[in-house]
Amino acid sequence: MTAATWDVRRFTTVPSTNDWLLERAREGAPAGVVAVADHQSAGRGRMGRRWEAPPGRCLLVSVLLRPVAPVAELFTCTAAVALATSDACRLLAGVQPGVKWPNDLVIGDEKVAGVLAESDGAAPGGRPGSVAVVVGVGCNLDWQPPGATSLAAHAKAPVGRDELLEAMLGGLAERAALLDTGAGRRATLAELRGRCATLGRIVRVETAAGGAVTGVARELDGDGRLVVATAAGDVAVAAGDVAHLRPAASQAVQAAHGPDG
Ligand code: BT5
Repeated sequence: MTAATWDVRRFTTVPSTNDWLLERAREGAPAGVVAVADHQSAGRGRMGRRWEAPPGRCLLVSVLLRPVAPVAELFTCTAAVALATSDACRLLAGVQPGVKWPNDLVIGDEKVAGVLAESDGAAPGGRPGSVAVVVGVGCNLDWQPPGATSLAAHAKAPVGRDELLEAMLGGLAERAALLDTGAGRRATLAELRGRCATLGRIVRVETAAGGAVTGVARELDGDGRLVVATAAGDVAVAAGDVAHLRPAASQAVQAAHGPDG
């Protein structure tokens, strides 16, 4: 896929760019369709959470990918978009956000962007490239909710939404092509490991099922799961099972007897 193949659709207001693009995907839209909005009236995060941004203050974009890849490796779509967005931030704001597993871009410990990848639910094992993955990114330009950050807080000059979008899509064109081969997906995972701000940290991972795992974030495995070294041994947590990942104190690791839920 080359940069020229992106088909960018622009909206003043849309409920959610991910929702709009998922509908197009279900109608059979090809890879490369992109939705970008000035404002979302129902922007979504993971697990029914909201993505908030006043009009024009945040890059709100979703891209449609159709990688020829096993379902277990579709997490590399999230990685490719997170890495491309991080690169675009470095290019235009002079600051390179790290990737906080599973789906945040952070500067220091503050969130500057969130990534939401969703599939159209097409049966895996169909024709190559038949599964659609819509990957949405919200990246704060010059506004942030409390506790988060924006590019303007770190950049010397204002960062324009369209410049950031262009840089992101330019880098993503190459990265998206990598997703079609095993070697390319392994290279994507290797880069994600190198840029992952979570690895080496003491973390408490709260799962959607209500459990928690506390320990040292040791590795991202081949399925994109975070391997946490707990007092009771290694526990691998899948991105889809994580509600929150927070820093934890070292005493918490000693106190924890491995997964408690
Ligand atoms: C995410 O979810 O971080 C994924 C966000 C994806 C948003 C994009 S925008 C374009 C596309 N269309 C959509 O409808 N969505 C995608 P999650 O990890 O669940 O984080 C959500 C949490 O981030 C919220 O509960 C808030 O605490 C926080 N949050 C909301 N708005 C934020 C903002 N502008 N900046 C930083 N944090 C925010």
